[in-house]
Amino acid sequence: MQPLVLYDIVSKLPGNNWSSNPAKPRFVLSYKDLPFVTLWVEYSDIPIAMKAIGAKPNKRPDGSDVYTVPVLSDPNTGALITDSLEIASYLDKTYPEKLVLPNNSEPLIRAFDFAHSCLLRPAIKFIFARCTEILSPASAEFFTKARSVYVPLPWDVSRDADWELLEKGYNTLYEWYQKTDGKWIMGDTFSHADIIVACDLLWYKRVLEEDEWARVSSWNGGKWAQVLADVEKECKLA
Ligand SMILES: N[C@@H](CCC(=O)N[C@@H](CS)C(=O)NCC(=O)O)C(=O)O
Repeated sequence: MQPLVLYDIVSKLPGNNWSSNPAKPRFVLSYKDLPFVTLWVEYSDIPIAMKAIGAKPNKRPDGSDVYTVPVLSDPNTGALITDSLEIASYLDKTYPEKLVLPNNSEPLIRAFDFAHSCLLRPAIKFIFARCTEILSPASAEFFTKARSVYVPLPWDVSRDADWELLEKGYNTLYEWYQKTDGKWIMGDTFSHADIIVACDLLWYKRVLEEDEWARVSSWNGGKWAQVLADVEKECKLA
């Protein structure tokens, strides 16, 4: 089997990885024991690089086209897939030995993805601000322009209020977890919903200062550091 190719975003951090969306297919590929290589793209080069390989654009909320990463290329089938959820769906259909969207859960996991993002997006201005510090100047500028479409500027003016909002969001997520018997969102069944939660946590861990990550980790009895550790272990990334 030829290794699959995952397009991810380069950064100044050791080991590069930082962004939650490309982290999701990395977790899925590793969970499924599929061989893959990562190609690192500058944030500011995403449109040029993705157009060059013939990737399909994604859609902004207003319906306009935008080239995004992650993109997955599978030389074994010739498939070229844009979007983390489409990639998960493709990988489950093509390599069904271990599923991340089990028991026909894809519609509900798509709804969970949307709900999870709505829950946390209002609080992530200061995390976006921090992202600009780990990117090259050209990419930081591009990132600011691209992301301010979704989260209007300025990003670094209400840290205390944003921290409060983030904690409130995680309190709600904690309540959701309390409704299941196992350690995963779907009880004893591991799924892409857990990967979605973990990859946002990984994003904070990578881009925030150590004491800031310690603050997130301390909420809800240490739940979030535990979820990240559990998902990393399940996906053999720990
Ligand atoms: N729903 C998409 C979102 C992908 C996305 O927004 N990717 C960002 C990087 S994390 C991107 O490529 N943005 C480029 C832009 O907004 O111009 C997914 O899950 O793959």
